[in-house]
Amino acid sequence: MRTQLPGFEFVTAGKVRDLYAPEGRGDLLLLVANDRVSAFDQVLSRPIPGRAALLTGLTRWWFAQLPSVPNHLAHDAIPVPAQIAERSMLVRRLSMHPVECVVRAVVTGSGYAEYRRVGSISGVPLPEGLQDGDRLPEPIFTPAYKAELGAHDENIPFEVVVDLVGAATAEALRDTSLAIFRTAAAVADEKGVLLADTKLEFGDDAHGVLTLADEVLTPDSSRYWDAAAYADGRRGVSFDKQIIRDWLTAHWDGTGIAPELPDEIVHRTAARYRELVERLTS
Ligand code: Q0Z
Repeated sequence: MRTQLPGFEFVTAGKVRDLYAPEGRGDLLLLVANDRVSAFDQVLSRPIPGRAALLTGLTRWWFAQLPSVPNHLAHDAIPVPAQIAERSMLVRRLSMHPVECVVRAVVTGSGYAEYRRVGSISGVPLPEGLQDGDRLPEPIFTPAYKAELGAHDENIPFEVVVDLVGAATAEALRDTSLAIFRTAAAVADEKGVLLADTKLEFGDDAHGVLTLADEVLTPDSSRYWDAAAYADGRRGVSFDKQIIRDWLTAHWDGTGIAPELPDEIVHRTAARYRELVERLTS
């Protein structure tokens, strides 16, 4: 159920977030996260208490760690209802670039599938013989074209980014994305967390300044793995959702609607989100 927010008009719903427009302020947007979680391409019925506030806080924290990158936060331009303050972000409305700026340090997921098919990801040629979960020689920029809600994004080569947004913006998207990733991966590494990949979104602000948007470096937009588990050969173990995935794999055949998570799984997952945020931000 969607929160009624006086003074805000509902615009659209994402998987686990809603977008609102403040009345009379066409230059602003309000992103409101809820506690629901997706796994195996479904939004599960049981919320994870505190998850939305933790992920919102993590995005704010990452913006603060990236002071040289302009971001969309509008801070307290207008008041936000107290009931949603800690799980919402008031942002400047940008002209969004229709490109998902994915950076990968590890080959896995849809990137690994593409590598197996064609030997490259988004046209970036890769060494032969990589296995699922292997580290790449260096982080690579593998842009994707934004698909409609529910569909999967389509990887596109850099030249198609140039066609979409022009050469100067394409180069800025690539270079800024790689710089953000290197900073974030180094921070995570110090905390025993491997940042396997992430997806960033950018837009132009009213002055034409390239601006980092949306949620950043959350476990929903990134793969965070425990570095110790990875070193032990346990690859692809999601820091946040593995408890849920393991339980669903053991208790569900993957058809129809996923079963309701038991309390213990909900609470252990909530603790895992707290641990990730604690590790990264301490
Ligand atoms: C983000 C999304 C969400 C559903 C549009 N600063 C911005 N300026 C213009 N547009 C956006 C942003 Cl962040 C924008 N989305 C993604 C977020 C719910 C969809 F909370 N869509």
